[in-house]
Amino acid sequence: MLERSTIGENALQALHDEDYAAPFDTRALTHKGLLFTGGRDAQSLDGDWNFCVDLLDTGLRQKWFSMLPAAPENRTEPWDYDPYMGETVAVPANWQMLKEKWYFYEGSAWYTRALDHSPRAGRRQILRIGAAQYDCKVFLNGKFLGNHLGGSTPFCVELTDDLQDGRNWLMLCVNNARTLDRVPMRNTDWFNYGGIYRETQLFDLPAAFIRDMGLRLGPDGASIVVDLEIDGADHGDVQLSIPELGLDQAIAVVNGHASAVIPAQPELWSPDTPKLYDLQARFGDDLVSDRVGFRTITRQGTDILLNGEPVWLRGISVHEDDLTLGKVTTEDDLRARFQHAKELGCNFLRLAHYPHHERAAQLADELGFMLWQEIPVYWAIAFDNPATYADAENQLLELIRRDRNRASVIIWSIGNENPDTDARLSFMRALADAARRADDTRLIAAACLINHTRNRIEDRLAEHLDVIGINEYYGWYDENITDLIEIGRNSAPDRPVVISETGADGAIGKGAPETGLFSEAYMTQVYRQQIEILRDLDYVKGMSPWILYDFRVERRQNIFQNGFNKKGLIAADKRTKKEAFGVLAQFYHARARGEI
Ligand code: GCB
Repeated sequence: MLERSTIGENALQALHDEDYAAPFDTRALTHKGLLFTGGRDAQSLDGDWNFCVDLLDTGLRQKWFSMLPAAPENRTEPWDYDPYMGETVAVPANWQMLKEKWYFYEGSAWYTRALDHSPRAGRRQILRIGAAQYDCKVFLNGKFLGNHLGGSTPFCVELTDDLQDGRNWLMLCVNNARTLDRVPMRNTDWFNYGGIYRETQLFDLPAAFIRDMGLRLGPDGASIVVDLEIDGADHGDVQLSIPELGLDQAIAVVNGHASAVIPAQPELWSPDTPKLYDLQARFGDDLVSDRVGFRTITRQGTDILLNGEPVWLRGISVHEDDLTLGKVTTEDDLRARFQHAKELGCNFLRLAHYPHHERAAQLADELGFMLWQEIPVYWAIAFDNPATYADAENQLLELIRRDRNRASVIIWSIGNENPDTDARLSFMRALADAARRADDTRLIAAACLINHTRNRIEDRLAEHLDVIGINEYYGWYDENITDLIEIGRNSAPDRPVVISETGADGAIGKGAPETGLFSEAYMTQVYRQQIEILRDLDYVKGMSPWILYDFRVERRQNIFQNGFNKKGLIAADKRTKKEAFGVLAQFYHARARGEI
């Protein structure tokens, strides 16, 4: 009975084989395949997809992806799921936000949809998934095309050779299990959302196209440096134009690559004058565009220099989290976030603890905010596992490739609060090197911890960083605020320090305490004391307190938290400001006016 077809033949093996997932873990979808999407038309694949959670991985074991669509009456053997019919969910979405019974679901889930296609000679089709948390395996018409690791970066897969004339079936298996080898690993202080939660698109391209394009201001400030990667042709010319600079230039492609240093003196981008230039690049029938700002960001001693001038980063940390949407980001939500940051007097945001939606950096470019962007090398990672390193490095390179044309991004951060061990040092030093190889025009940082035994800023990683991020919670986890004064005195870092986190939980509303831990009054006091101490430390060149909004997280379950981290300056409704918002705003506005 179990052996009526190839699927049937697999049935016994499916029950007993614990290596069932190995063939689907090629990790073939990496930063190398990312497509430059600026200005391109795409078919949106968002909307309803057939959906099924699959706790036991029955779909991989039984190969659900290889079942052909057939009406139930035409089936000749028993089956456990109908990929082609049944329940649907919206994409993008996190399944936790769709049904209460999926709230804590962690494991595999299947997404299936039809794709109708009429082939045209000489065209190529590339699928792009904006983000899927965490492992995403891609199948087309029953064939496995590769998987991607990493929950917050985009990935692409070429479908050209596997698309049939007429109806096709695309199936994605997305798995958000927390495992020891992932980045992040099992334990985090943010919610483990699952699913395809950013846009899905299909690009129809000519046989030869621009795979990647990077632009930046040359180190002399009097040129623009361009790098291009062409797919499908070794030679030819890319025509690059920046009309506002009177620039229209052919760049020769050699072995699929093109690069040029073009004399130009663009007006420089800064938060006060966020000047952007429209540009286009054409290769044969392929045309892409972008809006790019040009600036330099460097460090000198303990200073951070923007366009050669010292800046002080008036920042705030922010998660990608929403009461009703989870990690799904909307334009309105992003604009409201920047509006709140403006009210606070910020010129800087820390996008913690993983790559946020790419629209965030585009808007920061337009609105004039500097950004710290980060990969989730968070707390204890398997620092001695080469596969974990490869995953972390790939997430970093995907982020850099996605956002390297964004002037707003001034810092790539390679980790958060990782213990100072030998394994961590070599892991993160390699990440810092990889970031610099991919992009030597930005500062590299990590959020480090204070050395509590010596009460000073001291971390062996610091010499490999441009900016030392420090997460410190004096007045909260470390109850004695005066220790911070001593640490300030004991430390003499040779490079800029940014206080990447500080803060305290402040519950508001019904049942909130009036005084003491978790009260709004206590939180306000911590902010006042922190500002008082930090403002006088001359090597501190900015701060991004924790955090703009209260956010959902499984591990915060006391009666004031109820599943939320309450360190937001604004409650989870993204409307109700706490008193500390005003305290920080007062400090930042005074600094912006040069009074401090
Ligand atoms: C930290 C972590 C952050 C937490 C925060 C907290 O140091 O970096 O992810 O959410 O503290 O609230 O404890």
